Amino acid sequence: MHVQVAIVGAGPSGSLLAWILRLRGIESIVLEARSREYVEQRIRAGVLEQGTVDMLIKAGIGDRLKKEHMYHRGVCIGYQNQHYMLDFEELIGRGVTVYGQQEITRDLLGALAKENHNVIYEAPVVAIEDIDSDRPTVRYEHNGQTHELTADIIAGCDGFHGASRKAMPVDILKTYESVYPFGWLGVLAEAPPSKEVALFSHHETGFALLSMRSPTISRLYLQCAPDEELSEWSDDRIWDELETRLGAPGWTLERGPILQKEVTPLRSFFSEPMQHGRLFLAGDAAHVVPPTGAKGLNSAVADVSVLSAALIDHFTKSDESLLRQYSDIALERNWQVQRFSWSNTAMYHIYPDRAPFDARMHEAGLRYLISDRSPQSVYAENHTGLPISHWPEI
Ligand code: FAS
Ligand code: PHB
Repeated sequence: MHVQVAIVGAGPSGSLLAWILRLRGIESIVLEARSREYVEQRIRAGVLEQGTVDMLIKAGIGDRLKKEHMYHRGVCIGYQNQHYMLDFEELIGRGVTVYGQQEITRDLLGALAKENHNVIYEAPVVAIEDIDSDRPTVRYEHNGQTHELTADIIAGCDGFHGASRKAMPVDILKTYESVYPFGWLGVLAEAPPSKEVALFSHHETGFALLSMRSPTISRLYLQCAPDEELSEWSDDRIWDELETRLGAPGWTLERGPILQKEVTPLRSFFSEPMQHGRLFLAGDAAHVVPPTGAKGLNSAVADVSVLSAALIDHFTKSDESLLRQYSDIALERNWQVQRFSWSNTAMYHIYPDRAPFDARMHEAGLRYLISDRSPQSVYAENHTGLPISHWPEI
């Protein structure tokens, strides 16, 4: 079998890329290791940059988002048991949108299914070869058999643990990594959010974040050890610790049944280049950021915007210029996103073995942010999303 584009992974990167290419009649196959149900129920990101919202609406996938999203005009910062509002709308004229990643995935996979798009689930890719040739090969397993196909282009959208990055030549690929000495204990709770925007709180016992998915569902996080034992965290203990870290005089935290809890280790990871031969990486396959800046999903969409624009030029105009620049363009924006996520992580969290001087430096940065419009405007520009340089003609 031969296709124009073989897409590895049906998360946000892969499913959005397949959908955009389909809108321009470019044929692709999506190979996904897990079942559709598994992919659709994964609870992950929740905050969307304006660019992500614009992309989904432009691609015709934004109807439910427009109806069900929540709009946040800024964020709140908790420090020394006080809450400080950063009003992005007032600072730079735009805010952020809250709409769960699992909803986006449902919308995209549902749209692809409705068009009978060729998405093969429970089909893990086990090898990607000949990426320097004009007919690279993808080998995958499905129903107990190994299958093979060739493609003009392979899009590696299979996340941090996927097979695509491993197919890049080892003498060309450079990787950068910082593994943080903490993780996030994330909970999804049937409790009305106790703030009208997300609350990022720096506290001496550790960072905490209050976010949400709807007017009745809260999404909350506690800084914890990277290998935290979840069984030691009863619902009451989670709510008590959240109340301690998020609290401020006169403010109460609404509690309710906890529907899901999980521990996520935090890392900053980057690999470059994001292309070689006929293989192009997008999203977590190329880069992972700590969720402190709400950037992972949004960076994946920004990569796909440039890559899909480049592939449309390639297949419909035989114009290779943008495709040749894809990695350089995507890298530049992603390094800025890495920096914002890394600096937020350093500012908000308590590092177990941090030098006292460094701790005071990061705390001084937090005090500067809550007291001055200049750093608040820079924070707002980054949090609401840096510009996306290239958009697909759809
Ligand atoms: P994904 O990892 O989402 O998708 C990759 C897909 O490829 C998966 O479906 C996987 O099953 C499949 N796959 C893997 N190997 C394969 C193979 N060999 N063959 C075929 N398929 C394969 N980002 C935020 O912005 N805010 C957050 O709050 C946030 N929270 C997160 C919490 C957790 C626990 C995790 C893990 C990530 C979180 N992220 C968050 C980041 C997350 O949203 C990612 O940035 C986003 O899912 C990236 O999308 P993709 O690049 O599509 O990768
Ligand atoms: C979330 O709503 O899950 C969320 C919000 C902001 C972040 C990270 C996660 O920085």
